[in-house]
Amino acid sequence: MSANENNESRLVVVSNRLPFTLKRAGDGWRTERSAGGLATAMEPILKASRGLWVGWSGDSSGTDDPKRQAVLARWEERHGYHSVELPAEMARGFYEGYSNQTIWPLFHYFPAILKFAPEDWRAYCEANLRFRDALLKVLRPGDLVWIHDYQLMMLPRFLRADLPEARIGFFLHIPFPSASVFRLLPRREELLQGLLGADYLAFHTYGYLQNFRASTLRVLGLDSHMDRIEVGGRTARLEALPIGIAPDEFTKLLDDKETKRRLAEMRERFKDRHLLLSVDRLDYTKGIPERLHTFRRLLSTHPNLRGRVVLVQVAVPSREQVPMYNRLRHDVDKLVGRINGEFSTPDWTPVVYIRRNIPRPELVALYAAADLAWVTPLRDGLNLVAKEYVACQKDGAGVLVLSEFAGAAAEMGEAFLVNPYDEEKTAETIARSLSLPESERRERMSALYRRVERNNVFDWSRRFVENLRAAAESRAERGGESPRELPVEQFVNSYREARARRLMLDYDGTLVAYANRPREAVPPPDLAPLLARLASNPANVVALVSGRSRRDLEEWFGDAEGLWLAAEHGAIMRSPKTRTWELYRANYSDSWKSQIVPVLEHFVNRTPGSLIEEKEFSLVWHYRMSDPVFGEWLANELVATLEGMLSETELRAYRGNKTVEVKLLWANKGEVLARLARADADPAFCLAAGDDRTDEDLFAQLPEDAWTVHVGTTRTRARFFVPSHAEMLALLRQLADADTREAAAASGASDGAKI
Ligand code: GDG
Repeated sequence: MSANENNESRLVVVSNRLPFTLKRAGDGWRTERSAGGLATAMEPILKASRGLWVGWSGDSSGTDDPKRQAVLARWEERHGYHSVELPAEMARGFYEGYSNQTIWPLFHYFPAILKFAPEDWRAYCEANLRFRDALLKVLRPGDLVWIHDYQLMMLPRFLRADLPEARIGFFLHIPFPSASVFRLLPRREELLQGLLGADYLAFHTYGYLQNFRASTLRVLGLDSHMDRIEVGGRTARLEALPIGIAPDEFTKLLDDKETKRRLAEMRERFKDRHLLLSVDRLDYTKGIPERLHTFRRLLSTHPNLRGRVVLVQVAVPSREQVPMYNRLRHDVDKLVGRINGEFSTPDWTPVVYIRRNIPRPELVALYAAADLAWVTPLRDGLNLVAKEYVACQKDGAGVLVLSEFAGAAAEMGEAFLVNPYDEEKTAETIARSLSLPESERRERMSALYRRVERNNVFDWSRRFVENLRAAAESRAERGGESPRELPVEQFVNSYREARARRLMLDYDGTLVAYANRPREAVPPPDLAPLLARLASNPANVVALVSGRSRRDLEEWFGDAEGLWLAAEHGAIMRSPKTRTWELYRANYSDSWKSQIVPVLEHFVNRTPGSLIEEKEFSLVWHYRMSDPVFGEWLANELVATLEGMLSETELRAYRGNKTVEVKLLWANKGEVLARLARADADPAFCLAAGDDRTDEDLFAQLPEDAWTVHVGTTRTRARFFVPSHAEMLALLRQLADADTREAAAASGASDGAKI
């Protein structure tokens, strides 16, 4: 992109919901402000930039109503808000389904209430594609695309596939769970690959970032560093960047007339009483019932506090279409009733429960009046309420009681940190903090205030944008090295147009998934017929180029007519005509194995779950079933040990996919190409597909215009990549179908000619 285009670069924010929600009003439409942390955080930033916002209006009905279109057009014109249309059924599966009943509970460590329906997953992908389409319409070169949150985790990859040069950043507002919890997620691989389409990924805390890295390692087998991860030749930058608030928006309101009036009223009403305040979306992650139980315990165990404390709980209704939220609403209603019934006196009600959205001035007055903010989610990405309270206590002596499991705890050390599941200790902390000397409360609060002021939302967004820009620029500088996602249509067209084609396909990881033991990775029943179908076209030369033994290939593909088989990385090959195996080198002896086997056995003994595979021309140490971190460490050690032993021989140790293989220098996949070239002239269409380091030898020897395709997202010299073997198989099916259609058309044409 030229410097000029850079100057033009705009910020394009993408989130599930726009800051406005569209609501029906009689036979017309009404614009409402959307609730929640994201809109609160991002609005001031976009106001200050010339950017756009792409998101859903929250409405899926009446899409052909001209009045509705007029409202949306006004949003676009006046505010730069571009609405994405989602049909009702898609919106349900996407939002209420996979986003809020699968990802949300799991990422907040509630696996027991996770629900998964495959059709919701499909709706999630379709909705993410709709967002991509909306972006494709508005994006200009050089724009910085900032995607927000868990509803749009597939979007980075979808967008990258269409716009390889796009500058894409992603921020996750919710926790990223530990790898052992993340593993439970149906479609976990796809989701990680979706995210990895970004140039820059940021999380609220280092803990989340580390969890993400552990998940990419344990689920995708990808190594990473603290600040980056290599994906398909690109680097995605990683960072911990906790969101902030716009403190001035709160402090200014403290001087507002309406706020002052409300504050005076509250002070009068609660004089001689401690006001404890909680503000949450009505969500099970926020720990509202647990807090009420704790409050009950506090009143039971500290009778002196009866009549002297009031808990004001503001709970904004949210996601009311999801059944779990309805249940929660009833539980909270019941608990509030129970506590008030049990403890109230004619002039004191212990819990004031406000189940609706209150205006900002009223909220600020509450924050300013409260002696203590009780912020105890069971899990929370960050929690803005904690920061907002601190902003409103600028000159105050309020106490912040904060859950250890809110992301905000990582940077708000002066708060009283509690475990919300421990009612007894939390109640004690509350009682103790209320009786602290004012000087200590002030000291803690002013330290918190300084940090909230410094790490504000403007600083957060400036850093995000700067880091995204830098990450995208360093990708652009590395430019040609990066493979892009295979453009399927162009690929299939190029195949159809070519009169002579060569297809060289690796097996494990390319056409089938890896299994724990090599013998378990058997081909699906339709694979050999598919390859035979492709090979039956006289225009095609199709070769299976694998590290497998000839025994395996013979057993699984021996009957597939017309197929070349190259076993053990090309040490031996079988031509479809002669159907006999030819050794690449004469006078081969495997006497070397007796020296290597004891070394490998030593590693098997040290590494539970690892095993040795013996082939005719090589020995392989497999550690797929071992702990990935321990396995990698030992694999490095094994290679170092073997390098010393093998330096004077024609053998080398190679790292494969969860393997270390000792094989002959001359047995490599690049040599297979030379053999095929001797049999046929160079074709117009050449495909080489593979997933591990041994396939790189082949990619290296192919001409510039060959279709070199890496399967997976690790580093490669291939020009293109596809995310997994499933996509690779689908592509081969498309090629075979193209052949069938062409043959049918040709026979139709000749039949016609006969008539
Ligand atoms: C997600 C993550 C992360 C609440 N009630 C009223 C009201 N609010 C405002 C608060 C605050 C926002 O809503 C809630 O933000 P949180 O951060 O507490 O929670 P989520 O909505 O779950 O947000 C969260 C956040 O994204 C940002 O990254 O911190 O962890 O879950 O701003 O003030 N505002 C008004 N009336 C109310 O009654 N006016």
